[in-house]
Amino acid sequence: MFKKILIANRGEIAIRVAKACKELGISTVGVYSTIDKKSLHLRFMDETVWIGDSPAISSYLNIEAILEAAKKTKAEAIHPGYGFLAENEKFAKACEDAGIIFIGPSSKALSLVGDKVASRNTVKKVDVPIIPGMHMTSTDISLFKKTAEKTGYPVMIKASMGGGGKGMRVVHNEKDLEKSIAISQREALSSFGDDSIYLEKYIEEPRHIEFQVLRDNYGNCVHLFERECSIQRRHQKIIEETPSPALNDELRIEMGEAAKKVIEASDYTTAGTVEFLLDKNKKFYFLEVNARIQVEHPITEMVTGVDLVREQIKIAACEKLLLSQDQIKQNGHAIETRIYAEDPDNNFVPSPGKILFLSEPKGPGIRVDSGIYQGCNIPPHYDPILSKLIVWSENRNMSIVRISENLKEYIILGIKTNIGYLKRIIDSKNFASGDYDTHFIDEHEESLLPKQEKLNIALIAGALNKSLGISKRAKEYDSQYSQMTTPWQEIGKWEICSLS
Ligand code: MV4
Repeated sequence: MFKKILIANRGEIAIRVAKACKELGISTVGVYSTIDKKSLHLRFMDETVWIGDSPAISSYLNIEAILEAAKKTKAEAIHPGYGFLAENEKFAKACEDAGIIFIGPSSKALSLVGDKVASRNTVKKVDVPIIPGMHMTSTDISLFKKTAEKTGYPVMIKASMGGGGKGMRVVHNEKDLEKSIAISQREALSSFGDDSIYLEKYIEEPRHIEFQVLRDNYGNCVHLFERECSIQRRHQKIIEETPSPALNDELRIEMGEAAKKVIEASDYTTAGTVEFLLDKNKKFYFLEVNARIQVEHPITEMVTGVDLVREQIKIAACEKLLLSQDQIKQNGHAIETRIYAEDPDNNFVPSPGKILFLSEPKGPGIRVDSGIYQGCNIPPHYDPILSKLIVWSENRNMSIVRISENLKEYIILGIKTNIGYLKRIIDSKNFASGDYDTHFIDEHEESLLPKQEKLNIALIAGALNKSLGISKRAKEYDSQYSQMTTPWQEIGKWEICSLS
């Protein structure tokens, strides 16, 4: 097992990985950019190294600086977390060349799964259903036309080196095809430095369901069931749950076996996620492989009891996977909501700034993977994820109640967050019914926007109380104030007209 791991990330995932390392007796090296000097994740590290200026390109995306930090601290392995360099084939290769273990798939496997067309061809060979369409990229318009005629419109043009929804374009008829191809090529070149594009049948109203897989260096491979990820806004997942309300046991077993075949065919090791689309007729199609520990991994951990980050590290250290498929069971129901520093009132623009007051929910079946503390500054340079609220209960309805109640308990003041928006989704009839697909957010945009809710004076008073020390003065005048409950424990008795 490794003696020391460098965690090349920040925020909640860096803390999550550090905790797994600590439990394995592994020393940790944290890295930080200039603006992250006082970031919470550093408090969980045994050593810390400055890797560059605040912009990600100078720090968390700086391959040389991160490798230099690993060499300087004698870290034997690097955990990339998610985002940044987590799926960067050049980084994985640079680690291999430097004799430092990259905790993830090999650079070869990374390159294969990163090429969407190559991935499709690999998967087709093992009889896993793929979306009907082209089996190679092309610039030949007639091939696009012929394929579209064969699959039927609407079709979707995709960038082979794309992912996460970038470089995708739906085409409804032949007259728009040529123009759409040209636009997609330009977008692919500018976004991914590679203009390779291809065409598939457009799967209308799909659900986005992914399967977690673990595979070691000895061919042992298990899946850890599905995560329903259809609640997305502009290709950003915001709510995930497991089990999926759309799967029955038969389909679950079939998709789980298909996911394992994809990972084995790709000669992929450590932790990986196989994404599928599920259409209205319950037919599933392979979409792509995510070669990282995912943001939403905690819901799988809550229902299976398996520590995915620990297993990922053990596999990277060439340990044998001790889990067998029949040992892995789904128990209960978990839901995750991603807490973002963004303003739903203002088209979800990022909302950096100082957290004046923070109160995180606690209690039975509650997990908060958090990267923030009261008084910390949320910088504008990185993805605005602050934390994840995850709940577990014995069934879906109880998990919905639990996460709804605990979103109310989640107080972050000083910046805007999407907490209210998340609660409106969770409390909606369509979410409760479980009958939703990837169009949910678009279809419910109006009803999900905030009403002109009255701001609650208790929260503002609480924030001022905490941040300006008003309570000290209260104590000077009348010690009874300091005995009072905190304002938001009086929540509901306080109202204020809207400030707008
Ligand atoms: C599709 C699709 C429908 N038909 N491909 C989204 C990003 C990447 N994971 C691939 N994605 C999709 N590919 C075909 N042929 C639907 C999605 C999709 C999606 C598309 C638009 C808006 C939101 C979406 C959420 C999940 C999946």
